[in-house]
Amino acid sequence: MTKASVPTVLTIAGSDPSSGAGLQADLYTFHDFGCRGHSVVTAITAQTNDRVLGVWPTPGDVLTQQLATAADRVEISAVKVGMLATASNVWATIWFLKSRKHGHVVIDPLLHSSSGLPLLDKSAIPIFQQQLLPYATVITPNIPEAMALAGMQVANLEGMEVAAKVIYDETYRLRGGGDKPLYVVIKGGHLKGDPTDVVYDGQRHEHLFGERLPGGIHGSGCRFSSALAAGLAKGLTILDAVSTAKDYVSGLIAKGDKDPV
Ligand code: PXL
Repeated sequence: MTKASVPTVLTIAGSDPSSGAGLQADLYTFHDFGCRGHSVVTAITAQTNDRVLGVWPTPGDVLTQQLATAADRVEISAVKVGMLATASNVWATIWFLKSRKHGHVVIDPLLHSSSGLPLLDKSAIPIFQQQLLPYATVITPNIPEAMALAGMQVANLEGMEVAAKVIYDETYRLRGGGDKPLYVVIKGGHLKGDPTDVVYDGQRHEHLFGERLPGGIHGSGCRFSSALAAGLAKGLTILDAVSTAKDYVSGLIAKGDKDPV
């Protein structure tokens, strides 16, 4: 196992040829944070910033072979899990996370997409939630995903706190307890007003405040979770990694950066 001179971060994600989201956006983000990026493809998509033309999930055995080789002999400091598309890809990812020790595992629970892209088959959701999430060190739902995972409505900051605790407690229970780190980071951007994120570590809720900026970018969730994974790979604490990721995404939105190059 070679320890790279800069931290290596692996993304398990779909391909977005327009580079706004998906593994391409993740790799740009790792680069922006001075990390080396590795990637495996869970689905090929054809899309622009506002239109999805097609989605072709990678067969589970093909993803398994990519996973077996992507991290060969390289120490992975953090893994980011994005779009998985199918139950067989969820199983392949579980196998990979189980098969070796990884640093941080940031799971972006992409259940639904606003753009119309099917990010995860409905039939895969229970496996995703019950079998994969317990491997996370950080789970980063937005408000609709937090509502789906916690099985409750979330309309304000208090609701975010309750949902974060529900998701944390259930994931902690499913993984059988232990003292490995686990954090739930709920992104507040879907609620009205300035976006506040809630970070829960099993004991305390921290609030991270942001400013509502005009516009938005396709793939901001992908950028956020990859920036968070890169920050953790570089040794930042969870709160520093979240606030750095938040500033990074705000910076892209402020620039009107639809194109990450
Ligand atoms: O932002 C969610 C997302 C993740 N992964 C891929 C995507 C998208 C949204 O379009 O295309 C590949």
